Amino acid sequence: MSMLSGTVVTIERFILEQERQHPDATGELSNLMYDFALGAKIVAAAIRRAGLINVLGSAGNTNVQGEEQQKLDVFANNALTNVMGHTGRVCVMASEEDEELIPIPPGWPQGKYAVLFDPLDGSSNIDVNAAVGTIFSIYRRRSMDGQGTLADVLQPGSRQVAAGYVIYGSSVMLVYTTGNGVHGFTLDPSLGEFLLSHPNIRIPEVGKYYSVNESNFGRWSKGTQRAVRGLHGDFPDLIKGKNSRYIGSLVADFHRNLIAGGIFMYPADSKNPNGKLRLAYEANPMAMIVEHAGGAATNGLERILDLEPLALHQRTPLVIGSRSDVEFVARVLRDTEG
Ligand code: P6P
Repeated sequence: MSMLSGTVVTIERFILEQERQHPDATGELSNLMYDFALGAKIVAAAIRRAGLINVLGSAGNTNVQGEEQQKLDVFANNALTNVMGHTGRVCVMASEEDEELIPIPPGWPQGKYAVLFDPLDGSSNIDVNAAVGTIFSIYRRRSMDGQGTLADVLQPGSRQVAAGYVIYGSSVMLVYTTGNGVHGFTLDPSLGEFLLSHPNIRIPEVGKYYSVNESNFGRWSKGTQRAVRGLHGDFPDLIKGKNSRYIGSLVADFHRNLIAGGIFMYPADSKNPNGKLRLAYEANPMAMIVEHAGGAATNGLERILDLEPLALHQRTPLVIGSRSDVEFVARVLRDTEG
């Protein structure tokens, strides 16, 4: 008796089935998705062990964001860099943890994809065992050959060929899109396989939750304050109030809202005039996912996927989730701030 019944679909089988629907597919992107799934399993195993082998605590140095780097950040960054760099399918990588581009190791072929990732988002939650995540974004290279360049990673989000995240929570899930629906896979640790658990995820048009760090309220613009008060339920003739849920981990807050319906906001404020989150490897991949699940993502007013990136680690305000809620925020901002 096979360990897997006929109805159980592994991520490998699912990716192959998706590839067969595109006769012109070369299989390279499919293979890259497997490679990423392997990277996710390696990180997941380390996170599961973290409490036992005292990996917790800071690595004693800081990353390009000036944030204290947790040991698992370093481990996750190295694991993904090593896996994705040795596939022959990637010409360049970029990571939240590295100021500069990450070249493909000498002697390894440079492929046709550029891969960007946030190896361990929400890492401040590691020590309190709250959900953290990995986010990735994949583009087709623009440069002709050899080592990839900044032009290969500084592309508008609308040109992504794939985007996804892994959430290391009560279970480990990988959610991704290649533009043909959004699909979720849950890791079965006894098999070491990601199994299809959430095919064709659709985000509800109107959300149950809103997620924002209210401690920044006093630093927001009047328009943002008014929009959030609407989400509180202060303007019932405009929008029904929602429940507040905020974990402080983008992947976890986003995932809950994707499945149950909701809106996540990290607005600009007087301390962070461009918001806190990064366009290239946080906002863009999440925006591709949410749009292919029927939702929306803006910087408050403009579509995230249309923004032209100017710098690798540039920040952007982010309003993302159920389409009706994102549109409500944009209306309030336009009415209040013109
Ligand atoms: P704050 C985690 O550090 C992170 O980058 C995102 O995962 C999360 O959404 C955000 O910052 C939380 O920021 O300022 O609310 O703690």
